[in-house]
Amino acid sequence: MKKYPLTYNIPSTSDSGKRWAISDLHGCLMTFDKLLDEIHFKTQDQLFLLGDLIDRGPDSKGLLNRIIELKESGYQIHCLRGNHEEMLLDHVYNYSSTLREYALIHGVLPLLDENEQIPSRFLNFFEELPYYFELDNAYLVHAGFNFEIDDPLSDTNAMIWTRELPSSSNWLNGKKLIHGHTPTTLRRIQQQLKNNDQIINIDNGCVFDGMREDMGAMLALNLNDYELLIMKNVVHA
Ligand SMILES: [Mn+2]
Repeated sequence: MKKYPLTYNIPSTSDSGKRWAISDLHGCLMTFDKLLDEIHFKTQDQLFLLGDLIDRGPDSKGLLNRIIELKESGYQIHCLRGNHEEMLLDHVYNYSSTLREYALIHGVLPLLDENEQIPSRFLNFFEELPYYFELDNAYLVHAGFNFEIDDPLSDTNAMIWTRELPSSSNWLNGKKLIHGHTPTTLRRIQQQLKNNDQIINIDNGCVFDGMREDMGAMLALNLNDYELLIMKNVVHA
């Protein structure tokens, strides 16, 4: 089993830079592009993508290419690992002979090259994804932390899979925990923000547009003032 990076340090932003978090993009490239316009994303800003970039939605390959291109042209984008990225890596390492079937089921066939492998451009990107970030005022993670154990940072499986979260934890030492993974109604998310909850889920199930009530938007949370920008899915998944 490969050893994946747990985290890395995020440089502080310049005074004029904003920090945003988006989660569970699931290949919704057009919605992502529109949301970037809406937040007026600039090179002095920092954008944190909290995992599940791929699978289910219309254009996972286009979304990955967009993120990689933006990073290469100097935009500060920091991506985390979601369970969907980790599942794909596990499949590449352990069941490569059925990678085509896996990709078909998950809607990411275009990610494969002519040899039915994941090109190194994408494989390297996935392998380098860390599990969490710690900022001055918040932790960012795909699913959450295991607060049942003494050292939540030792349980990477919980970071990408857990659906069991308390509303607060002393372990966070006053910081917020921003996560996704479990599609949540907009009503509930706005309530968490209004209540100034310590633990905030920003997954409104963008890819489930038209399928689940009060879901179907991609959200950008400003990590300084906790303003929420809401972008309805522009194309059905
Ligand atoms: Mn997930």
